Amino acid sequence: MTVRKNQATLTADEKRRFVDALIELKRSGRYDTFVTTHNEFIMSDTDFGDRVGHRSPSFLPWHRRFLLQFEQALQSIDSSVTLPYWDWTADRTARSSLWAADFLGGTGRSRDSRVMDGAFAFGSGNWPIRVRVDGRGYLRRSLGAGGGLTLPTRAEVDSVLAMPTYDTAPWNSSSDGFRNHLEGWRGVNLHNRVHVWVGGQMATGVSPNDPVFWLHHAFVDKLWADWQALHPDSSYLPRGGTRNVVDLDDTMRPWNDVTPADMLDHTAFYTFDTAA
Ligand SMILES: [Cu+2]
Repeated sequence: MTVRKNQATLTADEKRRFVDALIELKRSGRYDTFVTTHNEFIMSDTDFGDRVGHRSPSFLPWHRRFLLQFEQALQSIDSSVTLPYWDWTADRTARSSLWAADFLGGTGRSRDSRVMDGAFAFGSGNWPIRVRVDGRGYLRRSLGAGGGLTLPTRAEVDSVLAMPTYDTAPWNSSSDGFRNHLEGWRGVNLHNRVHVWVGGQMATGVSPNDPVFWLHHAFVDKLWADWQALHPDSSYLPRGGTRNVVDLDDTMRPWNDVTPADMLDHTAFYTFDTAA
């Protein structure tokens, strides 16, 4: 059974296996197909048109399915590997062990934001950035460099978890409700702000070029599970007949064989190290 763990609790061996599986996925070319898919959805999801991966109710089930597919790819290389999550309310500085050279490596150098240490540094030769929106073929970060930008606090997360309604019309980046506040287009801004705090590729449509993408989204996914536990009488909305939006029982691109309803119960696929 797959148990997703807080990244701060991983053993040295678990970190090494996770990093090695990422590098093998990259070497084989499979990793970059995930970057391409994410970028295609970022480019096509629009507030008043068809929207599936982002700025819509299916943001959460779409990313749950995307992460599952990625985790299964890692497990095809090393069956002991699972996706860790990054609780950015707790591990909230560039000095966190997450950013050490034995795990994801640190922030970029000031001149060009190039990451200089760890397995994903350009100099390691393991991590060429091929799916890109500019000419730079090296991983970049500028952790917390956006003047005064800080990661969300636990109190901010709790204020969003307290929202009882999953999502509201017009089902986009202007919606009220839990989904859009977690995604971050409205209110205290959780998920979007973390992408910006990391900087570099993480602040672009090709954000899965940085392996922290998976740890960030695994925590966003856990927050959905935590919200479900807090609001057992609330569920995914909308339930049917909504133009341009994935209703509860509609299939989601690019898979076309999975619905939000199929994704509601994460325990069918994995559990977390703490009770959700
Ligand atoms: Cu994201």
